[in-house]
Amino acid sequence: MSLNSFLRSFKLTYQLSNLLNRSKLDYLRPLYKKYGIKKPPHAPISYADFKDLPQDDLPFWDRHSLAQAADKNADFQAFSPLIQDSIRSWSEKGYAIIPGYFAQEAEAVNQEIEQLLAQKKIAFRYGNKLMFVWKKSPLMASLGQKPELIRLLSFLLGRPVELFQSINFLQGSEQRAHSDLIHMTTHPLHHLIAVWVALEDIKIPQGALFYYPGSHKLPFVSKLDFEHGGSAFRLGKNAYKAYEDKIEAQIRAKQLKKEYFEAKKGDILIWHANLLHGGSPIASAELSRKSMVFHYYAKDVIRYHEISERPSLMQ
Ligand SMILES: O=C(O)CCC(=O)C(=O)O
Repeated sequence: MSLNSFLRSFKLTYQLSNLLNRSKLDYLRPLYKKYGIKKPPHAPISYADFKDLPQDDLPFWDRHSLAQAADKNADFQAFSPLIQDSIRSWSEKGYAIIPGYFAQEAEAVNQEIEQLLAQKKIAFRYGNKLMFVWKKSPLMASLGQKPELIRLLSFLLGRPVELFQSINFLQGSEQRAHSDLIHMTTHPLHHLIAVWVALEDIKIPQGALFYYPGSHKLPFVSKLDFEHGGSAFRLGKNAYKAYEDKIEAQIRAKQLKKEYFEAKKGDILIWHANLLHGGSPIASAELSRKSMVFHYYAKDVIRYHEISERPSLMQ
């Protein structure tokens, strides 16, 4: 174990880092007050702190069927016919595919990423991920915050959204199935939404994105549901692997049907916070899978990382 991983296994290390970044946690103060959380914003926080609170404040389209309401909903009717078709089954499927949404912009993003890498302004982390490029690239920031896209995501989530994270990939993630709520947990639950963008044509051998339609309706799997190996002071070493194993067992037990997103350059897939998804194995090391994903939180919700119990820092 490296010194860095060793230090990161102590909750106190995160608390100290949170204290140094305390202004980025101020947004939590009124929310903790609203929900009766008796902790300072720099303290570890996890689903265990919320499990006894009412869990009924889910996004509007989790509580109502968009397909059934669509014909009478003025906001829905204001979208183009293409978008209406794409999102109509949102409540039932937990995802929406919009063909060609970023077809005009995809190549400019590829060039931007190449340039930023050459200039050493961005670097890979966690294996092959380019994290938060939107904070360094006006182009990425403008695509991720395109007003028409923000309007669509806010409609799907039933609250205004704000861009939190972007990840760019040159190759597939090969990430096992998971729900984004384990990485970006909210209270109330489900107040996160993601947009995945194909930046080239992508077939399964390149490590295509996969997902399980309807899996967003399963209960959120928190650290209370698997052996995470942590204690009051330390985080469990293999907590994330234990989580992935738990999800895999759930997929098997429920015989969930897997689908692949074989995308054309510029196609997008929007997923619900709790939709199970991941990256397929890459069939051959030289295959690229240029893509990016934007993650958005709803405004005015508590945000944290369930595995590390760290509240999300917001600018
Ligand atoms: O792009 C992928 O392969 C997976 C991305 C993902 O799982 C995520 O961003 O949550």
